[in-house]
Amino acid sequence: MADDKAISKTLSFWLRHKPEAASLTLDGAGWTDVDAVLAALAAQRIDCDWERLLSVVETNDKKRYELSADGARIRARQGHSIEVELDWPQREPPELLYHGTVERFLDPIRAEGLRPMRRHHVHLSSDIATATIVGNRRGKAVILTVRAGDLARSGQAFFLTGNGVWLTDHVPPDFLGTA
Ligand code: HQG
Repeated sequence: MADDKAISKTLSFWLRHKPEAASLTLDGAGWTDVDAVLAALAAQRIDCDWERLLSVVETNDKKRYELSADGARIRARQGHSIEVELDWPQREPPELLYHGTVERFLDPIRAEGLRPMRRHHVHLSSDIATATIVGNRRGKAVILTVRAGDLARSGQAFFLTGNGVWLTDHVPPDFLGTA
């Protein structure tokens, strides 16, 4: 039986990066039919019925996925490489946000700031503990502080996702410091 993590990874691949790999079609905001996802899982011989999918969505460690109110549609909350309009609300960020990265990226980050790389936005955390987990995915975390309040007052938009991740287009080097 596939474990929750394997199902979650498959969902992430389809819903963020390659829906066509499972013949799924996402709408402009990233939603697709739950029934189509269940059929695609079955086609891959991944044992996952509706209750199981619901449990994967609800217990996911980072609340990566969400279901529509009627339970008929599913999408990834963020992290897409394909084009989607996520319609997260624009919010005033706190004065400081955090970004967890690793030593080997510091030179380019100091030169050009934080860039979205393969995602749509730069992802920022509201606390150091979360940023440390993000950075540790790639080695030993180095935590950068982001003067988000100043950057917002300079006119840049920040968006807050349903699972508490702050998104913005770019953080210029002048707005970065070390924690
Ligand atoms: C780095 C995961 C060179 C950046 C996590 C990061 C998070 C630069 C990497 C979420 C750079 C991109 C996002 C520049 C940024 N030059 N490197 N100018 N600007 N970088 O994965 O923030 O599991 O796209 O520091 O937990 O690490 O997917 O972004 O190391 O919440 O739900 O380029 O993804 O969540 O890596 O992670 P990523 P991230 P999920």
